[in-house]
Amino acid sequence: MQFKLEHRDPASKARAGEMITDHGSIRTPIFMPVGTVASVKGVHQKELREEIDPDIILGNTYHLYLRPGMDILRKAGGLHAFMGWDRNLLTDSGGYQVYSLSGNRKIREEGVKFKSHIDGSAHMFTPEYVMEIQRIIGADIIMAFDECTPYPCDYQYAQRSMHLTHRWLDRCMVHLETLPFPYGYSQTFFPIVQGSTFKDLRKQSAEYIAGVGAEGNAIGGLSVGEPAEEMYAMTEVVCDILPEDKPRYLMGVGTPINLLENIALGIDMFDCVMPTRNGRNGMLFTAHGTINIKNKKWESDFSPIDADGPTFVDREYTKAYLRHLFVANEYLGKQIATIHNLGFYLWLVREARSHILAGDFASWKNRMVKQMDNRL
Ligand code: PRF
Repeated sequence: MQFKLEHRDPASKARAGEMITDHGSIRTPIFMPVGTVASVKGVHQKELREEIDPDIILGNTYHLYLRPGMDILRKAGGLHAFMGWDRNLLTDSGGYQVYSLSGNRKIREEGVKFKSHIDGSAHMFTPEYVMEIQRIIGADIIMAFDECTPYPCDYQYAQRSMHLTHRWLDRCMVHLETLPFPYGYSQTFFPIVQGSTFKDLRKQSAEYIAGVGAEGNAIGGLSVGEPAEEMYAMTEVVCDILPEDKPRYLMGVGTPINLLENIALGIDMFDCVMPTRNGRNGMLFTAHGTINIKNKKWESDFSPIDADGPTFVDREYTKAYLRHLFVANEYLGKQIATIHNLGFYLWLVREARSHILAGDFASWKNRMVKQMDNRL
């Protein structure tokens, strides 16, 4: 993978860049729609490509390993071929997904034992095994196996967990060396900074991660319930240490405001279920604030969903119609809301990128943050 840093914002730490992999270009800052089980829920690949137009989407090792499973993915020729997506893919390692299983997993030095959420069967993820699985899934960017600490978390636990994540990282990297690329294109490996909400641990972890010299770096363990100000403080500490000339990925973040604030601190990549999951619950994100489309207030509002929005659903459907679909519990309501939200998130990062390139990102960001902090 290549990464070119194209421009730095003069009034913040925001950057615009471009990553180039064997599946094409990823212009940064970027938001990656989440397609956990080889599907961005409710959105066809054609709509995704033509309307939402992300350079990269995300899949989850944990889910894909359980279903459809490794045999099917190998026979299909990897996830790109299986799901009909010829642009970039990133897979998360399962470090966060098994952590979310709280009652159903045991963390040991060797790895994590867990029970499937599908049929209760017992499994074990080790750093080595997770690298093998991610080779077979075949994403362009693959992630280290880490432990995401909960919030709040005591210092002792956070410190021990961070060291475990570092030892697991070493094992991931040693094992990856022995694993060929199965499908003729290459894969890029990103390690993950942990350290909970402790500045000294975050610093230590960022130094360790920077020291392994990977082609890109990620920050985990944030947006797990801590106040936004604490998240920004950690992002700032870590971005000051991670190398300038490598992309930085903040995992599982966040609201539109979180995206802009973290871009201003030097983050290049994001993923989050918020636009898709909240969309399915009737929450719409717009440049002027959030809308709960189920609210009675929209019952006879025949204005477009988002007159300035980038996708066809924004202009072709009215708020009253979308509200009706939600009240009637129609599939189409969830689909329209998901396309709207993803379209808006991708529009937001494209706008951020063009303001960074134009040199006026910081003032645009401050205006947008104020504007988006409304309930309509
Ligand atoms: N680790 C991994 N994936 C993640 C996280 C993490 O800490 C987070 C935390 N917000 C989201 N996704 N591997």
